[in-house]
Amino acid sequence: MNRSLLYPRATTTRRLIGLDGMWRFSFDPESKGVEAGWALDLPSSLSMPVPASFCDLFTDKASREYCGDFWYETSFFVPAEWSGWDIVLRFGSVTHRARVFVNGVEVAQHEGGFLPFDATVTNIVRYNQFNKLSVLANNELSETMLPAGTTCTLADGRKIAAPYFDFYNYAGIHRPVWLMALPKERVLDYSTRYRLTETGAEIDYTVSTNGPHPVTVELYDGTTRVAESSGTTGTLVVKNARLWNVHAAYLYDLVIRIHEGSAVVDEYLDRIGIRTFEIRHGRFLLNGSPVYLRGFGRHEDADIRGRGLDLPTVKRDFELMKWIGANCFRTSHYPYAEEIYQMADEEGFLIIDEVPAVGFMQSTANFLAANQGNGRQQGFFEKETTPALLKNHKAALTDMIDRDKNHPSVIAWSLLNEPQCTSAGTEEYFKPLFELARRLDPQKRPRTYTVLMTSLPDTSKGQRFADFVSLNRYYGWYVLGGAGLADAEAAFHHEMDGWAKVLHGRPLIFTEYGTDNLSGAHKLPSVMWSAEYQNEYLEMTHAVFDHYDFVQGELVWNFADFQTTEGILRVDGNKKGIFTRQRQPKDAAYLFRKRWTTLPVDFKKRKK
Ligand code: BDP
Repeated sequence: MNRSLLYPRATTTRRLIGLDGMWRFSFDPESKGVEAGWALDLPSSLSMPVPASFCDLFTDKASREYCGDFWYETSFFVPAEWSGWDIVLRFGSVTHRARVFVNGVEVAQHEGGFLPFDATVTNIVRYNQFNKLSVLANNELSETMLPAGTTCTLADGRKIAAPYFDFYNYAGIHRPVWLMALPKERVLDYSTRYRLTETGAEIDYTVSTNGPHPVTVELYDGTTRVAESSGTTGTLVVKNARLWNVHAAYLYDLVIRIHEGSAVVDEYLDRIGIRTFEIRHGRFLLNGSPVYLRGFGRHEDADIRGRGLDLPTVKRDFELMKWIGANCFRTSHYPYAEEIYQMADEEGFLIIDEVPAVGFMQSTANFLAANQGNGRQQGFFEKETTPALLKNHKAALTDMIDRDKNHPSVIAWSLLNEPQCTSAGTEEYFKPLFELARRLDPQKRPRTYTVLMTSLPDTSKGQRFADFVSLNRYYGWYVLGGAGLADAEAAFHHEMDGWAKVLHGRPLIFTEYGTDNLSGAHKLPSVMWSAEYQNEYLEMTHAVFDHYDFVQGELVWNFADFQTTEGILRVDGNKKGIFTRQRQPKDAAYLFRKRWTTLPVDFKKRKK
């Protein structure tokens, strides 16, 4: 097995050609394309950019809302000098499922719209010629996949996606596509673990390859080699190591080589940061020092390109996060493009990495129906479909950890968002997932999941698995909003006093809180949806956070306004952004900037 989720890199032994650009595109509502030979020739003159969601590029509603099979097609040239190498196609993500064909031959199938996959096409490609690449994608939702939802059929026979989650079901080839030439014997994976010592740091590493030849590992600081070792497991000893830190990133170049005599058979390069992260005495410790988390839940979401990777937007987002004083974000509700983690590594941001386990409740309206704790609702983990869901969940978790485990920015794993976790099947579902995350991660990062607002300290059956508790809370918005803000505050305190009793020394953070605000809406005195109300809500909420020593982080919902399914609760999307969808500040951004740039990094470092 040559499974490898390493990020594509060109080195002395590896070649890369980017396949992004305009591809050909067609919807296939009757799923007739395979039989009709579309894998060899797509009968369509429609063009489609890659990477991008197809949805918001169209002007007609049927195309935007299209649900079912759809095709992408391009061609690629394989240089003659690549014969003798392994030729591999690598997709950053296709949402939600894909079948890949080269010259009409099926070479890969993949389910899950937010993680990479590849296809080895060595025996299929024609050298020194153009080859046809076709992708049959599908964006239907079901209760066994991540994220969860269902697919409905309209009276005219058209399918429509019905997400159980609060973000638009964007679809397409969302991340870069690469053609790679790799040596037959090669590095498949590596991992690192850090120890700080009196004189510097030690990096325990493991490398996995698909061949017998010896491996060396070197660490460079710029052009200076600072450590070296050999063998597929070993330790790099780094004297006077410069540590990776929040807003003060420092990266080293790791060079892994496979040698056959004097020849280098394979070379893989990556950038790593030396840092430790752990929880001790109810605090998050980065390199042994407390850090109070502040920042956002976010989405990969922007005008026109939808969820497609857009580097200018990524850049702007990091500039805004620096401006506002954030140091952390959660990749709600799915693993993001790898380029975003690389940027966080470079900029010194902390990431809580979330698997796409969202919508694990009966409907999106469930977060409004305060009926979860009272047993009126059927649980999500006691269904006939639950074993299939768990299998897919484990697969996605495995790929996420494999893909992201070497990023210094990644400090924790979020294994679910707001699952229905008060019913009897919760523990049986949670246990294997939490164990899997612990086993797979060489750095043993803390694990969490976000707790829905109707799951309380005494009714939430999942919380005991979490290394730190993450709450999504909306006192003053979904609960006791408007004139009831004082009552909201009292109810909030009441719940927090309950959490104090079940934390047993674990920190608690807020992974969501916030109000909708229509950009530009002002009202004195305040009403819900106005900027004034958003600020009053935030001041109340932050006062509650500051009252509790065990609250060790605040990630507001959401970084920016984002697109959702249309409906009576959403005004052309969710408006809880602190920035608009066009990445300009709302009034609340200034409130956060003042707070986050003045709170010390180690806010609440000592117990009161
Ligand atoms: C939570 C969800 C999030 C929603 C948010 C909201 O985790 O996806 O967008 O509430 O209602 O339930 O704004």
